[in-house]
Amino acid sequence: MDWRKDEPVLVAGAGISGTNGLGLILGQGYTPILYDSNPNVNLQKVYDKLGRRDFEVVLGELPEDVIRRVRFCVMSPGIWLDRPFVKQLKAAGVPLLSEISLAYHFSHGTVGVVTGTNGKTTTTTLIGHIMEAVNPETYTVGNIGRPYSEYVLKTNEKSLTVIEMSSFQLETTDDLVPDFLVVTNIRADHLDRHGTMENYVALKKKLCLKMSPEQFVVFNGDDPWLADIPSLTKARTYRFSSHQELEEGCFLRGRMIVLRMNGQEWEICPTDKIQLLGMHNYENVMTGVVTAAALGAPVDIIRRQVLSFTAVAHRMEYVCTKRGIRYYNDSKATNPDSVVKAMEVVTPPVVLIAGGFDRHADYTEMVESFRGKVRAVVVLGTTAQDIDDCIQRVYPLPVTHVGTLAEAVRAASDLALAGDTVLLSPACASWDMYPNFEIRGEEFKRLAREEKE
Ligand code: UMA
Ligand code: ADP
Repeated sequence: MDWRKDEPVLVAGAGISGTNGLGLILGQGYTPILYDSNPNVNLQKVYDKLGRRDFEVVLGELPEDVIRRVRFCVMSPGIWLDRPFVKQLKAAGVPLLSEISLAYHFSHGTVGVVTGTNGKTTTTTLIGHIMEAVNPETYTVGNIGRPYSEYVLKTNEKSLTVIEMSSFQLETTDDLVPDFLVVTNIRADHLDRHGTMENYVALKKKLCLKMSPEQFVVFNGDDPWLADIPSLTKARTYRFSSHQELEEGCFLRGRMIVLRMNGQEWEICPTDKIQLLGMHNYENVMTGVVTAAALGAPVDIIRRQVLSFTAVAHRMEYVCTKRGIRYYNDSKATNPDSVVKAMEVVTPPVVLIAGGFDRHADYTEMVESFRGKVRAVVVLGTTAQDIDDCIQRVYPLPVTHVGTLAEAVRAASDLALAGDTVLLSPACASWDMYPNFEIRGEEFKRLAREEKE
């Protein structure tokens, strides 16, 4: 990469990544050009956020002359690489780099990456929670919703940065060699964009290829997609497992979470002392434990921080109880597998609210998990009919179609009886109706709290 400042740099996308990436390079003396395909982008918001407007902005089509003028392009993760303007940039030889790669260039200290299909945010947050008790200069950034570019200039040689990375961000991240990499698990996800499972899995593993023996990788020892990691990397590898005892790593012995490292063994805590529910969350805890131990955190601190860790918002978050009906917000369940996990921990009977943006997922396994648990389903969004069709085929249940989340909460509350759980666990992204899953979850919580006592 050529980081010279004598030619402009294109920043594609005026969302969280783009505006923060732009702010970073503006401050570093580069000449950025902000580009967004949406001609109606709210530029005033961008100017207000940055507190300046001394940069060029291009909206709509990207002109040829801009492509010819720029040295490299900082890509926002939401931009698909098959977009015509991206193809034009590639054809002109303009290097594409993620906002994560951009920030990494200015980063100091220890840098770790957490990726995988599910559990990234929970695991990133837990690693942060454990490590900040050891190192006050610990930052959790990235796909978690806190852009790396916003925090990177605070880092120094002593700091620890834990970056949650999505497959979208990994696509254009080539020069980042993390000090540690965590891969939580692999399930089919985002295949509309990545095409094949092989492409998707390769993205999740790509950062381990350039790592060296003083670095380490933590991965799910029960996941067949990840079994070849030790043969792909020179880094040390540690596994976690909920199915088998490991020579080295973190695993379950009955209900006890056990850590084995460097020939020593410690009992961390029994699973019923953890304030998170479900085997998937015990796996997230094991991931956090082995990562923190490999980073040198003392076991008594790891234990204390694991015991004080609580659920992250929008992940099986308890909202309120109205007329004996419990409301749970699992808006972050943006794929069918997350709903399966929700079914493992929810108290039945359930009235489920599901549906959203269409990524052509297969709902069969999800509907199988409804058996004996779900009383009725309220569907909304682009995928409403697909989910209904799958329910009628696999495990027929009453399904109510609605147009908005307000109607969904109303309908679910009418269907539920005292003692039931109304659960928003959509199985889909929110983008057909909301800017993101957080806003969808906040609205659900507000609507649930407004239900009659
Ligand atoms: N845009 C274009 N051209 C396009 C597509 C988009 O110009 O072809 C523009 C849009 O008009 C918009 C901007 O790009 O103005 C939006 O950029 P973005 O979609 O990359 O979103 P950001 O606001 O930058 O947020 C991103 C992540 N979003 C996505 O990956 C879609 C956030 O993850 C992340 O928290 C944030 O960067 C900070 O790193 C969200 C997410 O849903 C939570 N992630 C997916 C997931 O977790 O499953 C991957
Ligand atoms: P991500 O950031 O990868 O989307 P989160 O930690 O935000 O993951 O959790 C999102 C949802 O995924 C949760 O509501 C839960 O249903 C499910 N989940 C969390 N951890 C795991 C895991 N280890 N394995 C499978 N599913 C999980």
